[in-house]
Amino acid sequence: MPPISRRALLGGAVAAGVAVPAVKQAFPAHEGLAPTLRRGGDSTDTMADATHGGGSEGPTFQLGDVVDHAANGFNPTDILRDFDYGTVTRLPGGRILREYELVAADKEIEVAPGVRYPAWTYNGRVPGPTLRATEGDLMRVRFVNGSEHPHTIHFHGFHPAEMDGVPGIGAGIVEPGAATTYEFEAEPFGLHLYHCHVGPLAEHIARGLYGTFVCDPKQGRAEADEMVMVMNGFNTNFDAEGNQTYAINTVAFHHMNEPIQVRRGELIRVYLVNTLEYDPVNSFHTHATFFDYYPTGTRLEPSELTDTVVLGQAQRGICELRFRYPGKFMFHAHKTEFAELGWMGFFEVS
Ligand SMILES: [Cu+2]
Repeated sequence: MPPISRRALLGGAVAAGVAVPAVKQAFPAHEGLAPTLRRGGDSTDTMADATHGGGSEGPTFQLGDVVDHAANGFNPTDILRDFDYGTVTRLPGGRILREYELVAADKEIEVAPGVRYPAWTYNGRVPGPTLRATEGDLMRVRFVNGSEHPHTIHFHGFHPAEMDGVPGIGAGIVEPGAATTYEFEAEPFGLHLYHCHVGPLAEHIARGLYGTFVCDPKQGRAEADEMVMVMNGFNTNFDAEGNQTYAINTVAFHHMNEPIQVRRGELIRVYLVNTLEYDPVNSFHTHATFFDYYPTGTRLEPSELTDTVVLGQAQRGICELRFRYPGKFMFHAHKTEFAELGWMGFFEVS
């Protein structure tokens, strides 16, 4: 009998008494695309040979071991505080119209030092741009599919059926080379997301087609140092069982090398979104401080003062915190396996 993976066990195959397949092949193999995995900087191996699910087989943190941000075309430190308010005009009657353009493109990116991944991107980055509006604004999002695969954009929020970005309704699937425009009102206020909704859905999301949609309340929120953390990961061996790297905003261990610079006592607002596929939950934990937590950001009163939240896929929430002491403080998934595979970083408080 072949060895049974932890994930297969969790999947219930063993409990149900059925044979566990060696590898669940959810989509065609990507020959030649298996990235090189560097362990401790000395040996190389292909991710395809690595045993999934184990904390010892993924990338290992080494200070100063970084990815090529220029080749990626984005740096997670920039993504953190990058909000796209669109091109703003006023409609007759005074209502604000925000226009955006999102272009899907296939692009290889380095998701951990030495680990390259054939991503599908919105505007050449993963996560896609953080779209931001105020409740009641009209959103007009032109979507151009420059990828070799069919895609859509599905927004979370209120909108008509034909703007839902799913196959078979409205514009439906947007084929390579085609384009469409999604138009809807920004509501409700809160923290939302968008993602491709073409099948196989898990792969279209996991490849990188997702982003954050912040809808501010009309009365605004208190002044703060605001940042977006999209908790994601990459299934670099394409077995659809867990992931081999984990991060916020894509690059494993990034904020170990580039701590997030913040000020002591200043209000910090983290827009936290979980887009992780192939794992049932993700989590966020802060050291040496607690945060007010606003699930989905749709209420102005926090639900909890805590230092740890657990989120399922597409769950998100706003975390408001302040650091009482100067110094370097870790933040990471309190799903320890994820932390060890890249989902950890530092705040540096001055
Ligand atoms: Cu897609």
